[in-house]
Amino acid sequence: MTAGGGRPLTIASTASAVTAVSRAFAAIAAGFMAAVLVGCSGGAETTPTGSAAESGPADGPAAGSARTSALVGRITTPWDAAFLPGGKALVTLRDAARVVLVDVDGSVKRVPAGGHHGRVPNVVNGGEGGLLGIAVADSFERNHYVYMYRTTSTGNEVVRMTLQSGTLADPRIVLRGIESSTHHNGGGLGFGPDGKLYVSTGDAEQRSLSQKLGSMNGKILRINADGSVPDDNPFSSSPVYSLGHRNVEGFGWDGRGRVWASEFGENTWDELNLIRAGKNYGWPDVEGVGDDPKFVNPVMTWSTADASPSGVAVRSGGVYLAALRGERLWYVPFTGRGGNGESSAGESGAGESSAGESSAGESGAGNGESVGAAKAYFTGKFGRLRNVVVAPDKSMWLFTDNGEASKIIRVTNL
Ligand SMILES: [Ca+2]
Repeated sequence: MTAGGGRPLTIASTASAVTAVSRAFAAIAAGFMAAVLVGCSGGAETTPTGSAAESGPADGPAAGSARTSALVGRITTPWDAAFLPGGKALVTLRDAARVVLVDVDGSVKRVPAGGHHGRVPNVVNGGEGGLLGIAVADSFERNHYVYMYRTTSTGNEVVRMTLQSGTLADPRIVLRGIESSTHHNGGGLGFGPDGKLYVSTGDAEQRSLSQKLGSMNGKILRINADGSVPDDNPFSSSPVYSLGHRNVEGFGWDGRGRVWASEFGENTWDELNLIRAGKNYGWPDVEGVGDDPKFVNPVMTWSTADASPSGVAVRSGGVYLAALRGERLWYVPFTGRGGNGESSAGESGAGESSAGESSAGESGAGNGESVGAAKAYFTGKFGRLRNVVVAPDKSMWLFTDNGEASKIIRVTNL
């Protein structure tokens, strides 16, 4: 995830016009993407296409001004990004177990990492495992540390490497003992505004683990950058920050320092959750909204066909979720006393959630959060969406998840 989840972005939201933007965009996107594809050469694992081609809505200012371009026109299973000082991004390739450096002009350069043929060492890819989350801290300029979440032959773990002269070296395991499986490996990684490293995991297809405090699976974990447990964690001497998760692949912070996380549902309900220290989010007892007071209900739910969310980005206006099966970018706007830090009120918003008739998502009652109706962008236009990240220039990068034909799409003015 982007460095400085701790530096809240303050982009003006243009959410009011998004539905029209989405429709207008749809009308021209197909032709545009076809043109980009013609310019791609196959074969290479990553082939930059540059960012010359751009596309915008045709029906004027009333429809907003969202624009998209294929920053990288062909790349295989990009999973996460961490932006470096200067604006380039380290991007993980899940299946190839590689890190590449993506420039704002779309050029892609391999970052050798010491393993076989320059891969990150000890990664075992397969299914949903492989090289997943990546994060750098604000201290990067001083220590050049890069943190990654990888699946190995003995489980999932967080490894720290040092980036120097364009090469990753000196792997040190920061956190180990997260069980792995073909599915439900979690993989989200990011530094919070509190300087702590947050790690999201899955239940590794052993659903009972999610309710066990002694297991790191089915959790959001919070650790110090050296892997030790912070003194102010909710459970003494435990990295567990929240529990009862099925498979959290993405999360982010709002301007008030609150954590928002996606939850990849089983057969029925995907979730957007507001994560609070020490709370239990219900899995496997509850999927979606339940009525047991010992579990925290989601702020928003979707049918798994409409969402199946992975990456999450938070801006001042609301939360974005990249949907795999739903093949769209979901946006859940903050309303009223939203997440941009403009208000001190936080607990009095109960009952204000408004899903709205036009929303495909459903707002969960009882969490006391004010969010508006969920809105969808780019439905079906780019295929499966793996991740959404906010770049330092305030554009958003979408990672598609279409095997060897995946792309990185740059979105501006959304
Ligand atoms: Ca839940």
